Amino acid sequence: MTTPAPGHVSPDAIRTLFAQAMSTMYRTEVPLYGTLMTLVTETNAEALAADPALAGRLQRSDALDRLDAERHGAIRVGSARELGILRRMFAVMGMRPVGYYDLSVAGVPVHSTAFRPVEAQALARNPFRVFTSLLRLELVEDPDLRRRAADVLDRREIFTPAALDLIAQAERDGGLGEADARRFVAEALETFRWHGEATVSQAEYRALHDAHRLIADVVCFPGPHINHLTPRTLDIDAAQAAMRAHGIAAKAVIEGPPRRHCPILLRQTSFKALEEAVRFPAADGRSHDDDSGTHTARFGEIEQRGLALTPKGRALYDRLLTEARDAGGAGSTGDDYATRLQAAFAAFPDDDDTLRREGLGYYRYALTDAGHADPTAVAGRSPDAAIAAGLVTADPIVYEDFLPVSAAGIFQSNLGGGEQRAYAAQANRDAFEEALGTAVHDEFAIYAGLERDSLAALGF
Ligand code: OOG
Ligand code: NI
Repeated sequence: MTTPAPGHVSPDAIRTLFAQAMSTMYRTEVPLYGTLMTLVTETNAEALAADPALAGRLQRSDALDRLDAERHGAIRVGSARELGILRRMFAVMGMRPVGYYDLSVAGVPVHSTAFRPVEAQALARNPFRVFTSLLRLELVEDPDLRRRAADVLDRREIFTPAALDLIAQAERDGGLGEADARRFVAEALETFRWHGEATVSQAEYRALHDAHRLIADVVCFPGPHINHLTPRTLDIDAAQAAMRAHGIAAKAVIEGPPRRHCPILLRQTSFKALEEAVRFPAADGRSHDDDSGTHTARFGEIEQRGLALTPKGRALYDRLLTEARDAGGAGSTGDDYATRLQAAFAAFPDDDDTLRREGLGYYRYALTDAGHADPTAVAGRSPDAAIAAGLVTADPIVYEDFLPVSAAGIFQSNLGGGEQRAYAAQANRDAFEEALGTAVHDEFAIYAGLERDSLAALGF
């Protein structure tokens, strides 16, 4: 899949072009994101200078080269058709749907997946991911409002005609040539652009907004504007401090696990969504001066990624996180949350050797210089014995996915207080996959495959 047919550009190259184009566009649309990028580049350079071992580890896991280009974004779409076509659009860039996230349990009427590359080589080239949510209109209680929202969504087209043609062409020919790949990126970008003009009247916007601010965000605009882009930081506490020092309104709590010696999964924080000017068409279809208003949706986020956990490690993470949040019935707020989190996670081993031996995380095995010098010495040993003999290293495999509790926290912080709704509905993975047109990939199977391949390459 990463080797293109003759005359075709690799999907990895198209993804890289697209990620760059998105970053440039978002920097223009939300200048604060540019400031955030600069802060992250600076704190990453400081983290690498302070910890040479970290640089070596990232180099061996292919993470150093991709660091500056690495980021994720998020969008929210309104219908099965939109999600199904997005799946095909992302496939042109080598991005597959991985994982299913039910956010209704957290009071957000969406369910989601992440489009991202899945193969080791593709991840090493550019791991760009897009967290993609589908609105669950069935969770809107008022049947009349639900029907009006569905009508608005049915009438809109979020893809340009040329983008639709190029997707079909790529599917038919098994890829795109250089010029078409560039056209594809330019056309695809249009789907994710911000539009300052709503497609419904201010009154209709209000009605949808009152049902849930997120419903208004998805339904009232011509397209699923990218709502944030997130660079990867090597030290999120330092980056968060730098945000504050620059007067950026950072979220109070960093989502995810606490600060640790061996980072696991994903830690995230964001700055508050901006209030942006919006023009609403009047009932007569024409725009009037008094039909201007505002909308808050778009923000900036930073993340620190660590070790991908096995199902056993993930179960421990989920248990300890619940413990920390439930302690004293205070949830994830309160001044003592960081302390509660640290206390709960004292039970999570914090050295790579124990994490690996206890099967809590996934590792990539590779020969050391000594191992390269004498590959036969590796034969006949177990991986543990080869590591003990200094012939083999095991480096953490980076977590490429998302965390539902954290994602809910990011959604919530940008929806303002009091936006919590209690949705009785359950996860509906079948409906999501039907809309998507395929099953989502299982993230654990992908990490296990990466680990297994690294062992097999050494003859284990
Ligand atoms: C997506 C929020 C989830 C993350 O990093 O967990 C997310 C959204 O607000 O649309 O991006
Ligand atoms: Ni995000």
